[in-house]
Amino acid sequence: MVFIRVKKVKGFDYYYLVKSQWDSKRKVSMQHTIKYLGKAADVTIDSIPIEYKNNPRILSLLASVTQEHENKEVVTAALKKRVFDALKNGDIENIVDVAGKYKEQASLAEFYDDILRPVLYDVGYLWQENKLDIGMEHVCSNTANKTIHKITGSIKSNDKMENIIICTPDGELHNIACNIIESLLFEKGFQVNNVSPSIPTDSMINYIDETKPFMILISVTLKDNIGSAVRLVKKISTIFNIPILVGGLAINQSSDIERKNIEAIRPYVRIIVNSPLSTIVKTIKSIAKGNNARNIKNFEQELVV
Ligand code: B12
Repeated sequence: MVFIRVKKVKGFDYYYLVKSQWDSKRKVSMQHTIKYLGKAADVTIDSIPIEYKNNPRILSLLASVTQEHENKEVVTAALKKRVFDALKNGDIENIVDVAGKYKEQASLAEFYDDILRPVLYDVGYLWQENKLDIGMEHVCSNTANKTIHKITGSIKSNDKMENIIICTPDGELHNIACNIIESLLFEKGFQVNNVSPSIPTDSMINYIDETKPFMILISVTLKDNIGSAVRLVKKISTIFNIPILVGGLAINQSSDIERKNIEAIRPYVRIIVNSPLSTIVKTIKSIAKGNNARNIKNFEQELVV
């Protein structure tokens, strides 16, 4: 008999295609994994090997997963609309409420990844298309930052882990991502010095010297600021032997050559492309465990997605 076995890990369901066979000698039923199917929400009929695609037991389970998936999409769309309206109205409490419910049922990282970030991308798109006034765009981004500060302020973190600097290069005024990453790292017990937005590179060097972080995160949003980010990385890495991670919209949209040029500056400089926040936090925790610049090489697989 073939069926799908569900394993729960940290609140998420993972599926395995399993065959159960009667062992007549031992008089027990033995289960053999045919295939690990992955996270339940991502499993589709294409994940199933061809010989089991018509198995009624499997089809019925997949139908229920699809239904669950569709329900999730409807709920996510409604929450995005609610958050978009609340951003426009400066209704911080409403967004904090959505974030709180998300945190209970999933995680804070997923609230940022599934709701707040896409809504802000929509804000940018509407502004670009002249469908949202610049004043309203400012209200939305100010409300977003106030909301994130409120969420971060409510997090109780007792751990005293390593100290991380998060910053933007000189000229970069976008810092919502820095505030989001700060809140998640704070939740995990790191001490975060958020220096964003834009400060002159020399001031940054003085600040690093004073605070001695174990890692520096640089967020770049504007394509025009990639050059400024490269100058910052070069300056930091000629003076300090500290892991540097570079990410952000401009990095997500950069070419392979631009990415390679940044990573070529020093072995402990890495870029992160289009990575979910949970993976970013996991990567930072892994580097913190190793806690030295050389170890960053070992995390290549997790860093470059
Ligand atoms: C809010 C906003 C503003 C606000 C910023 C306020 C603030 N305090 O941040 C204000 C109004 C000031 C602003 C100004 C401008 N903006 Co603006 N802005 C936006 C908007 C709508 C949202 C940005 C945002 O917060 N996104 C949400 C965050 C969470 O997403 P994210 O940055 O991608 O971050 C995620 C990942 O990339 C990653 N990540 C980010 N950083 C890092 C770092 C590390 C180390 C790692 C691992 C990961 C990581 O994790 C995050 C979470 O998933 C975007 C639209 C968009 N598509 O993003 C336009 C946008 C970024 N802006 C744009 C432009 C053009 C401008 C201006 C030049 C407009 C003008 N003519 O004045 C100025 C430039 C100001 C400057 N010098 O920096 C363009 C940029 C185009 C480009 N690619 O170069 C965009 C894309 C709008 C558009 N559709 O054209 N902006």
